[in-house]
Amino acid sequence: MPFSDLRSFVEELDRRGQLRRVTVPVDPILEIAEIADRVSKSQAAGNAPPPPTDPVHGGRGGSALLFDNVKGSNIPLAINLYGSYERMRIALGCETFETLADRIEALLRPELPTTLMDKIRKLPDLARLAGFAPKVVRNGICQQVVRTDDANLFDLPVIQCWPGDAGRYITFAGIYTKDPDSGDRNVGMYRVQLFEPRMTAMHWHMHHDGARHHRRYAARGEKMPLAIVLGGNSVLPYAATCPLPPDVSELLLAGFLNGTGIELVPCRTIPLEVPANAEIVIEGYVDPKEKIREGPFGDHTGFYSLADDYPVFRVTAITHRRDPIYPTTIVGKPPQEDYYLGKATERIFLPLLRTLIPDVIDYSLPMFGAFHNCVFVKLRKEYPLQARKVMSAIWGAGQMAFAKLIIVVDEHVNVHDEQDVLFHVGANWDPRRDTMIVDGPMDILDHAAPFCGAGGKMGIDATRKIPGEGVVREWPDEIEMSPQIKALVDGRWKEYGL
Ligand SMILES: Cc1cc2nc3c(=O)[nH]c(=O)nc-3n(C[C@H](O)[C@H](O)[C@H](O)COP(=O)(O)O)c2cc1C
Ligand SMILES: [Mn+2]
Repeated sequence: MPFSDLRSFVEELDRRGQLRRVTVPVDPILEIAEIADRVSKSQAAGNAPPPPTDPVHGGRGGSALLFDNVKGSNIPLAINLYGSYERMRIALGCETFETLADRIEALLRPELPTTLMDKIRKLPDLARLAGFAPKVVRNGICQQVVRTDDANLFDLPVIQCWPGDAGRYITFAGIYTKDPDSGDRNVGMYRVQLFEPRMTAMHWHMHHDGARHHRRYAARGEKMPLAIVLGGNSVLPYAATCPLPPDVSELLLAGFLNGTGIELVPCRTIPLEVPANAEIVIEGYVDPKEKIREGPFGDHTGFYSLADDYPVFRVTAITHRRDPIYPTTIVGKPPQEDYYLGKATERIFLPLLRTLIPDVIDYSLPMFGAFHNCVFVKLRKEYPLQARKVMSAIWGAGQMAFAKLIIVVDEHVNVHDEQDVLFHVGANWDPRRDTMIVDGPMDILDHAAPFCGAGGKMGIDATRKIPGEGVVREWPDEIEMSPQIKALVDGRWKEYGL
């Protein structure tokens, strides 16, 4: 089972030898980031083997870290809690990501009950589905301490990640907002730059739901209530990063992953509800008329994202549990903690992607691609130019639309092995015949795109070519030893004394 709050998740990591404590004083300015970067790129704690879907990079992630003594704050700081395959699985309470994918698949393709008995048997499933919705309760540990007039963001151990960053950033929070028209809730993970004890920027990309809600408040000329939530149920940070379609509730997904609905409490100074079990909640408003120059910030692209104007958030209260832990993360050149959040999504979303594009057997977002730069796709080719159909479909599928480079390979290629994919590109690709170049929306962090948020994309068809795909000469077979000989050599391997 996933954990109901950050404290119990941290304790479980400790029990499993997945947590290291740092007790000497450390500086939140750059020092913690450098420690976390080194640890997250080192050998993973414990001896869980890397999953078969990541034979190349799976062994990294180090340990989760708990800093008891951060200079300038009396709140301990946790980082890299989700930064390995094993810790991601512990947080989501699953054996493998595939088991979650299977649960989602079952939701998507329910067997329709035919007889009355079938219907009755299905009732518990439906009840359980209803049970995943968030539940509003009266009290929560997140409000054990309520600070309004004396609330001060600089009491938190907020870190500066990279030397060129404009300042200190909250990096691992869920940003809670509501659509003023429909009342739908959204949770997104957006970075928060501190400017004053009670003022920050709010950095949501224009394609994300927080920005969409903000545009709706602006159209009404109203201030937008917003809560910054740290900690809570162990599934929450993952749900906040999940690329769900607009108006699909992250809290419902969180409830589904959690096994029961997430408990929410009403905020003290704004009309919003937040997870009852959060460590720290920052309440306040965004005035659509007020902007500030935000950034630069060392981003997951491995480059600094440039400064730009973003909305201002003004704090009305900070509430927290007694003795809270402050969770944070850094992003930068991969692999970092966010790589594992992304890999969980890659696996969990495979059935969803396949409902949109049934041709796709499997896919991978390779580490070097930092999420949007590159997607490897495997298909079972049945007709000419099918790879191009798949590329176009991916460029139309939610946040996959940002993919800058798509490489399509045949069924026998391992999309989780970069060497295998690039081997088939080298062998099967004619640059003029097998390349598709198009324009489309881009991740706003892509600094190479000619426009912010818009640019070129390339698809490479590295499948075996068949008639109907341009000029194709006789295509040779790929070398493969016969299964009988492989079995024979397997059986006799010890005998050879090798
Ligand atoms: C560590 C981390 C930091 C992120 N920072 C931002 C950010 O500053 N702004 C943003 O728009 N998205 C950021 N994201 C990505 C969003 O959280 C993610 O795309 C999410 O699906 C957006 O949800 P939404 O569509 O509900 O807004 C970040 C993701 C991670 C893992
Ligand atoms: Mn959303």
